Amino acid sequence: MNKILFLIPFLALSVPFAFADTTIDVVKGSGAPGCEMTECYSPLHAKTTVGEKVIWKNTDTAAHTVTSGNPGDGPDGKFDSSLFMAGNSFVHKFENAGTFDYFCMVHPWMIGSIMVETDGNYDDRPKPPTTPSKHDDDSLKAENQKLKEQIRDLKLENKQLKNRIDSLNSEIESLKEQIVSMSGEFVKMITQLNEWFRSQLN
Ligand SMILES: [Cu+2]
Repeated sequence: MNKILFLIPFLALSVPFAFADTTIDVVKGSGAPGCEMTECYSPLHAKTTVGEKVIWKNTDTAAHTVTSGNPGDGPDGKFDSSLFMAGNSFVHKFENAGTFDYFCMVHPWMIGSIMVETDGNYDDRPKPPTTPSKHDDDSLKAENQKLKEQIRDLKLENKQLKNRIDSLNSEIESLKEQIVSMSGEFVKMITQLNEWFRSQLN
């Protein structure tokens, strides 16, 4: 019994650690400009401790990225979710303390930062690179690339069609002019013939 009473404070202390993961929402509507007036990632400036997970939940209807760096300089390679869809999450565990800026590669007005504090007990020495299962990321990237190429092709086709329409329009214009001038000449010819017949009759 004494032992159990003795354990209670430790159990109470351990509770906050069990729920220490930080959740950040990718806010609804952030796919259109405007969220930058308040926050596109909520909270805009999150805090965590080395070794703990940070979870970004895409609560929007559009796909977004959580990419370390800033829109001006681009990705700095520290972490990158690549595109993740509505309702999906991106989880990253920070191994080093520091403040990390991040942004969305699709919507450059979307920025956020996370402050990672040191934990004396956590071993934050550099770890050998792991090879996470990047399969989904890779297939999404490939799909993204394919869509980009399709859009580029469609744009090109659109441009070619516009050019074709323009040249057809100018052809029609010149045909109209020809018809006008031809009919003018035809009238002239008839008039001349008429005059000739009259002169023959007289
Ligand atoms: Cu976005």
